[in-house]
Amino acid sequence: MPEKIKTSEITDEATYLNRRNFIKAGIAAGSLAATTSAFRFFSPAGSNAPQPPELAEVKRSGPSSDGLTPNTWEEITNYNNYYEFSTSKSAVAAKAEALVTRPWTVEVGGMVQKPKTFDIDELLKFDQEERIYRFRCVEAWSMVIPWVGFPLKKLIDSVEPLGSARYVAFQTKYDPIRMQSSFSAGIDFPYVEGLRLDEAIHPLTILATGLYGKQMPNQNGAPIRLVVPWKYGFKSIKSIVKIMLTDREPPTTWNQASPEEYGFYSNVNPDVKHPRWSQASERRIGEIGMRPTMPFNGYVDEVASLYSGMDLKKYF
Ligand SMILES: Nc1nc2c(c(=O)[nH]1)N[C@H]1C(S)=C(S)[C@@H](COP(=O)(O)O)O[C@H]1N2
Ligand SMILES: [Mo]
Repeated sequence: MPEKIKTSEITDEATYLNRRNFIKAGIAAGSLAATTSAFRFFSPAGSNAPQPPELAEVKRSGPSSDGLTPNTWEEITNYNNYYEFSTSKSAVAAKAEALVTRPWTVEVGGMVQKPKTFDIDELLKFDQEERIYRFRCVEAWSMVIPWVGFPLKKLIDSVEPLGSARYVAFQTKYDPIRMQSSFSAGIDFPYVEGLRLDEAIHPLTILATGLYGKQMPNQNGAPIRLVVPWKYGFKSIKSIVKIMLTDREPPTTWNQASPEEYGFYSNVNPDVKHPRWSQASERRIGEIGMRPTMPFNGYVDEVASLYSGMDLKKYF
């Protein structure tokens, strides 16, 4: 059952996991404080790096959270793809400290009745909900991430799409002073992505504003990024400034960079290999062996109907 918890009670990831178990066991929160300090003494957090502020109120336990053990805060925030800052996954965190996330607006328009530019602080007031999702990069590694955010559908509904709208286009901020050049990164900026409208309004698709109950770290796409858990990670565009509804399939950065390697759909599919490597298995960060990759990244029951009748080898 969903419940409101003030995330200000959360001090670190160990405490967080500890508390989740208490919640599951149904033990009153009042007994937690004493337990917490002992737990922290024996399991200190791995890093003293400053963490982003906590999100005010988060509703726990969204869909698909059952049985998934999240990766650690350290793993999620130190192994990143964010080409505007670096093409080295371990270098992104430090470089992305330069990202300026206030003031920040997200323009929502195109084929809609009521176009609107939202201030980020307005979006942070949408009901924030935790969703623990598998996340699968096209490079055959994966993580489990406790995102916080809200369904993209909520934002799209609020601007009233025209009946003729079929797709949604997204754009990342490009700040040439603080980000590297397209030439250095090897892909065009601003980074752009797209979804079909039915994919965009699917209940699993969220705009994420944080993780582990805290506001989104810069390296993970502060202050707001898309998360589409049944698609390869590159569809989950970071640091969004523009969302446009359209009647045409929008261009996407990786498809433009290398169309034979990256299609528009990019649904996680163990049967369609990347031209240079297999997609049949993946390494969960923090584990040694490989796991088999699941069709639609494990979300087949929820999303397969979106693609009924489509040849997923052709529309890869
Ligand atoms: N703007 C932008 N968004 C992006 C990327 C990027 O380079 N720039 N990389 C993508 C890729 S390839 C992946 S796997 C995920 C990584 O998200 P994470 O660092 O939060 O795990 O972000 C995606 N979104
Ligand atoms: Mo990726």
